[in-house]
Amino acid sequence: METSRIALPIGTTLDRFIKNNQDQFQYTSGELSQLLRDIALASKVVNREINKAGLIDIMGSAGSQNTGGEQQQKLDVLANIRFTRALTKGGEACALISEETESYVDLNNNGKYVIAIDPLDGSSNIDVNVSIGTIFSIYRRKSQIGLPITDQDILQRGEEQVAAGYILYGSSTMLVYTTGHGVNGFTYEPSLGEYFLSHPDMIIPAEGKTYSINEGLANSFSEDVKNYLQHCKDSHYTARYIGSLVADFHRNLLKGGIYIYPATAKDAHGKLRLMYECNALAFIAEQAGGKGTDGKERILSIKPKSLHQRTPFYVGSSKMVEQAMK
Ligand code: AHM
Ligand code: MG
Repeated sequence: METSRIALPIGTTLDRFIKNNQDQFQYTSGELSQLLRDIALASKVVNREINKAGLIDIMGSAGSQNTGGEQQQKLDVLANIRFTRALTKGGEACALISEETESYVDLNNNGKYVIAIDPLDGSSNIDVNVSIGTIFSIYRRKSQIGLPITDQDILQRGEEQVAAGYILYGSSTMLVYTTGHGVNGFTYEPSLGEYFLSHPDMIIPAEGKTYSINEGLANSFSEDVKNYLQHCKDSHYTARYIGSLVADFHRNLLKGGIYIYPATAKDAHGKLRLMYECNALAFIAEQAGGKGTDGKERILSIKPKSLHQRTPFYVGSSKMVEQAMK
């Protein structure tokens, strides 16, 4: 049963916020709340490691490749270990889908939730002190508790997410999440080791003046995408591209804008992953009044066929995404 939202003031701790809003959830046994706390705790550990990255030997390549054949960075691997450990210990999750592992990881078979995570997104920015992020999606499992996990549990549509969020390790560290009742942002205070509510009820402006796309790849974009880029220039928009999806998305969420990673001549499905990059951000965008599509279809309606499926991604201010669709 849904209850009315309790407005909490800026400065409320994440723990208290989660507790006070627990009644919003359809299932109020507290496990989803605990899951969010587990993720927040792991993010603090990862944040600590990122912050001392230049001082200890955790920069650079780990000498292995991830599921997409890309070089794994040591911090990618470390972040994956930290989140996996926190979610395993918590016991609320039955399976973990991660960018860093080929197949899903079985956790507690009595857990009610399935997590999809990109433990550290923006790998190319790790070694150069530029913002990076963590992205997560939470689903309720469909199979009976105690029985083996099925494809039905793992390959759920984005619209079935019960919560999603990201952590941005930027000039400050922020955790932004939704449980389908609006979007709230929390800023980390490292000396106290706490996240505090700093951005309540986030709404993305319907229109913005910023477009974010890797224009270096423009020769391999379709004519439609090239035309849209021309429209951006004719409209005197500003180009901003960090190359860390979370950072680009976060800026556009606050200021208005569109992020695009389209299909390219090399890859008809673009680069980004549906299950642990696009679904979470599309859910947050919609909850904040924005939109997320693959150029044709709503991201959240896509039925995944595989764990590491890629999709073109258009996300951000509603009017800008609509215009890009045209
Ligand atoms: P990663 O998961 O290997 O870090 O790749 C995803 C990242 C996104 O954060 C970012 O938006 C995009 O790749 C940048 O790609 P490109 O360098 O092709 O512009
Ligand atoms: Mg990634």
